[in-house]
Amino acid sequence: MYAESPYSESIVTQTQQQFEREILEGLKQHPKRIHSKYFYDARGAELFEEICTLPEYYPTRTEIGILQTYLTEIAATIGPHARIIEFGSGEGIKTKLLLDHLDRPSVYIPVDISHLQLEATASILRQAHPGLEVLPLAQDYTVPIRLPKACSAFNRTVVFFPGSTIGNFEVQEAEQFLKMTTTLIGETGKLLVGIDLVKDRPTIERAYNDSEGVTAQFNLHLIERVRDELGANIDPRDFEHFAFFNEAESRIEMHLIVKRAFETMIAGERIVFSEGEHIITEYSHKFTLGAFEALAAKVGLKLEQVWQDEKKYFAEVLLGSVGD
Ligand code: AVJ
Repeated sequence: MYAESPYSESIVTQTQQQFEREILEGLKQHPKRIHSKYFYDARGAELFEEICTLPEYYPTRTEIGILQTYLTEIAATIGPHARIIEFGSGEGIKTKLLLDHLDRPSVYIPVDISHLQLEATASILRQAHPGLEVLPLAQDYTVPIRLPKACSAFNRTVVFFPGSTIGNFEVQEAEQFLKMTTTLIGETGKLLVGIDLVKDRPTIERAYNDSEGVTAQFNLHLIERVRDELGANIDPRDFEHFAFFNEAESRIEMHLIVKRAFETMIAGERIVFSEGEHIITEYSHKFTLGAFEALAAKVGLKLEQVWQDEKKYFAEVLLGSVGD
């Protein structure tokens, strides 16, 4: 598939070089780190979809429930002919729900690091919504992005960021990201974001320590990628999945713990792993509405509406600029 287009091939090469560079940088830090965006190659995306169906993993099902219940109301607030920018578009159930409810949306720009998934989603959406201009952008949205120019006119811009993926950012990165979205949406635009809420510790921790071990496989898949894509002599069986709720930071932390000491060459450099050492692979922040409101206020965004499930596990939040 890549071979047909030199354009996509160059994206792939560039992405592979970035992968190698960032993996190496992360493994040279103390503590070692691997960025959570690297979970999502084709296999990782598949494992994540499996996570979403697990009984313990409440966020996806809860958010979809909120959207199904309130999207008529949400769509009315957004109004007709919107330009939608979605970050980390994933497998597309939520996208489909949003686009189906909106009144004649004009432009849809999915932004995702996973090129393959983007193209697949785009062609399905073009068929389902003939009037919609779909402009996929294969880019890492943790760095500033340049939007493709649309032909169609639109009334306002809405950034859609579901899944509590905003929780993956460190607090300062989340602030930067929100600042970037304020620029994208302008005075009249909106941000529609899904956030996972603070709740009792067992419920949160079970969601990241499922009984079938799918989350563990997902976490260990990072080691498989380093082995397979960087040709490193590294074995997932030498690592153990570990996830806990860090209450002081209000976040789930996923780590990989080294079970036995070893060293290996990665991208031309010798990396030493000692027994019991932790590699940090993901933060997943849990918010209170108050904490999220305070974060948004720092970049001039205000909470305009909030939709929640009955248990208040999850919230879909609509924000606009303070000046609006
Ligand atoms: C896709 C970032 C929302 O943090 O809950 C699921 C990823 N990690 N299980 C999350 C994830 C482990 C997920 N997000």
